Amino acid sequence: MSGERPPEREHGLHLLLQMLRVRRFEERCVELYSAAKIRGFMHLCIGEEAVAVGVMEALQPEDAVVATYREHGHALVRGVSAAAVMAEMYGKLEGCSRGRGGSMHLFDAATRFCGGNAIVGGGLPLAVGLALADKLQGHKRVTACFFGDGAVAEGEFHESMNLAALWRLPVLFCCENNLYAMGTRIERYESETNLALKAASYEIPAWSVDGMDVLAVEDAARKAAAEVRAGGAPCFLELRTYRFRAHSMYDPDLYRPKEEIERWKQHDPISALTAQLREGGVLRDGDIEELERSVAEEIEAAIGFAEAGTLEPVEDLERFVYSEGPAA
Ligand SMILES: Cc1ncc(C[n+]2csc(CCOP(=O)(O)OP(=O)(O)O)c2C)c(N)n1
Ligand SMILES: [Mg+2]
Repeated sequence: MSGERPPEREHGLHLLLQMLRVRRFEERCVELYSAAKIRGFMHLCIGEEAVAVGVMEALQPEDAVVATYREHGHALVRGVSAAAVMAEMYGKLEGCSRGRGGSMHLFDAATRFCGGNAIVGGGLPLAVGLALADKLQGHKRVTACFFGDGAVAEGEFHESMNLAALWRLPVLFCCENNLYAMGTRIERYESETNLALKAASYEIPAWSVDGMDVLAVEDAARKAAAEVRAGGAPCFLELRTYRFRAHSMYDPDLYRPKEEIERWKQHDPISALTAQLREGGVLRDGDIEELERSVAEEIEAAIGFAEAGTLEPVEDLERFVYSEGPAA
């Protein structure tokens, strides 16, 4: 673990709560998917929770977040309500994208959660554009852009790195390196597997971080975000992590050795932080039960909200093909 000392009790419990919210939310989504309440593609970030939770600690409300299709956790931690996310998973009008986006396209203007994105690498130029707008308008804001290791093989990655560095745009690039792009392991599609070096070659300050350690992620993200905000130039974090589940609900996951998955599970970010808080004497009897109780309550209420939601009437099918003006 990163810290020689455990975090303050309040902060430690807050980080644990956030990771538990994401983990339990997605576990319930699996059940709801099996019951055909949720349909379509669904990608889980179980195992990777420390990445979204740690990075989000470094952001301010005015900052923007751009994410991938594996973004339920990012949306929840950013502050999109569990109810709005769950209703979106159900395809209901009350969802954060009016039920039109589903699992891969969560969006919420109020929290500047500028979207999940089904296109690998598709969020990178969007983030660069948001940061360019901020720079031109003189805002001291950061755009955090999450993307997978697979995106590094896309042309958009290189174009985005180049322009962000050249124009000194305030983007915090957060590469979630979970070693696989669908069923292909990184060594089979990248000539250079140290992804921080790729960013460094564009003169972007870059660090590789243990993405299973929420305190290490938070620490690195705070430093990088401060640098981005102060300098109006990009930084890059390569967050080394691992998904415990298959790529998506349709993936039989036959390409990863079982021992490899088990080895990574020994570094479960939730168990690791729990152990650290316990060893540091920060955790009290009943704390975990209390966190679990509040998380379960939040998720059950979200499911109730989604169940009670409405499906968009078919007459509205053509709405929003063209803009109806600025959102209220
Ligand atoms: C441009 C594009 N090419 C291919 C795909 C199909 N595809 C979906 S996910 C994926 C793997 C991406 O892996 P990575 O970026 O490492 O993210 P992870 O799923 O590991 O979080 C691919 C190739 C796509 N969605 N978009
Ligand atoms: Mg990956």
